[in-house]
Amino acid sequence: MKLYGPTSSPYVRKVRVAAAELGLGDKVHLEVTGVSPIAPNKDVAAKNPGIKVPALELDNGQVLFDSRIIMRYLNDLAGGSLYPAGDWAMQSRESYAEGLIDAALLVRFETALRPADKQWQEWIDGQSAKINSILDAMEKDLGAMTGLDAAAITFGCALGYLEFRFPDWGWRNGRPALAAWFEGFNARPSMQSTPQV
Ligand SMILES: N[C@@H](CCC(=O)N[C@@H](CS)C(=O)NCC(=O)O)C(=O)O
Repeated sequence: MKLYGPTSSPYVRKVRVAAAELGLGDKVHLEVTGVSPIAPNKDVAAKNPGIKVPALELDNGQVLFDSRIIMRYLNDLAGGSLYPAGDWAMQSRESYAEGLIDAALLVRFETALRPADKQWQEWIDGQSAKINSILDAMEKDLGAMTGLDAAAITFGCALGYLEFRFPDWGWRNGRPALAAWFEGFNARPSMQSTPQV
């Protein structure tokens, strides 16, 4: 299977971490592919009409997206336990952690892509408030985290993305449990073998 996307993408990383944790690391080959919302990649457009990555091309040519669908597919393929049946609370945690990634990416686009004279501080502040609110929810919900599931992978990749793009965010301040949790999760071979560069 071919996984399209850059190593810097937190969505791509989620899929790579899931593949590694499911024992599918050798079957999912990363095809490093750059994307930009202002310069649509024609090769990606041929795979995914939304012109976004990750996209996973199966050996029969079928292409799957987005990251959550790909994770579910890999989990089914491996007979894994990333999505325990009926665990809606876990899936809601996965969903809000995904929201952190979404908001962080919007801040990234606003600050790194949009010309400086067009940047909108209220937009940055609004997205930043979402990120901080989600971080608080993560700190509060850690007690419900029982093991390695889709929410844990999404928490780990969301925090990893903050570390990567916003090293001065200070997300550990006032969130000691989350900081300790990330230290443990980030040491997993699946995270160490998927650095964001
Ligand atoms: N919900 C999608 C989001 C994917 C996404 O936004 N990927 C970014 C890369 S980090 C992208 O392809 N951006 C290109 C664009 O917005 O045109 C997923 O989970 O896969």
